[in-house]
Amino acid sequence: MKTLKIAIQKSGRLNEKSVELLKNCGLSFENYKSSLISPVSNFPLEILFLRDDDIPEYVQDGIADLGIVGENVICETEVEVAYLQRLGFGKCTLKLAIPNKGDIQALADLNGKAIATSYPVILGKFLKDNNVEAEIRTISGSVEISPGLGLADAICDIVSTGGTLKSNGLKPFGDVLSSEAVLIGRKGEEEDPLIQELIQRIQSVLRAKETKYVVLNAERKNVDEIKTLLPGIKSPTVVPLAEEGWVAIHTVIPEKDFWSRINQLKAAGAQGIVVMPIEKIIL
Ligand code: PRT
Ligand code: ZN
Repeated sequence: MKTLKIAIQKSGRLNEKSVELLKNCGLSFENYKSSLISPVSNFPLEILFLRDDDIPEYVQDGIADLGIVGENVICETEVEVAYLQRLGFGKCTLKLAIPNKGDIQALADLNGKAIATSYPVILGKFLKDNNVEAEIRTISGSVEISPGLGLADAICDIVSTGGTLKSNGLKPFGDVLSSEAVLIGRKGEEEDPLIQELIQRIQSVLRAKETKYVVLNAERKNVDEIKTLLPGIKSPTVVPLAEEGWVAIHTVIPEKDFWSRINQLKAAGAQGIVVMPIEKIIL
């Protein structure tokens, strides 16, 4: 039987969440930090632990069938791969940033200036699209210190909280690319049954993460109004309680909808509201 290979980051920001996602898909494997490859005992899959920069090319060249990597890395390496699923973690933005004190006001002010980045390909395209002619200085790490050292007038780097920019006297000056971790595969192999099964497992885990199982009690006369406040996957289950005229309502709803509706639910007569996590939702 065919065995798939999935490449994930060996260590770094995406490692833990990638391992957690695969484990939540019911895959059983050892997360040995020292090994490059780990077999999955209950699915025809091997996990390759790699540097994130190598993952897109490994997938493009067929050394791995699948990969989990940030979109920023995929765009920078300019590979031809299929985007199979956005994964909702590793969210960040590649931003331009400039010193707090300086004369740069508009994008056009970057003409003739030097911009330090580890993303020369993405930045080059962005500058071209915006008709800016600036010098790109490619630096592999600690890009944020280059304006302070006089190496560049601006930078283009990954930002998540903005703390690194702040502590280096820099401020964001425009977004170049939004990114999150994605599942990628080889072009043309998207319909492979094993790949499809894995995608479905991942989707069921992601769906469950955003959703809660809610149980609440209410008087039967209030059920219709409460139902309108619970936009679930299907209509809620309503079961009678031992006490005459009372019911329990069970439903599955997006967490974000729940928090905005809790006061309305209470006003409509909902009591004893219990919210529970869901492990998987298979449609
Ligand atoms: O060793 P390997 O090559 O595998 O890892 P790496 O060091 O190249 O990457 P790593 O582990 O730092 O990041 C992996 C991926 O996480 C990136 O490619 C992004 O897709 C994503 N990601 C999410 C981030 C961040 N958030 C992030 N904050 N990658 C980097 N940063 C860095 C950024 O470069 C800057 O130095 O964090 C700093 C900014 O953070 P804030 O919170 O201060 O804004
Ligand atoms: Zn890297």
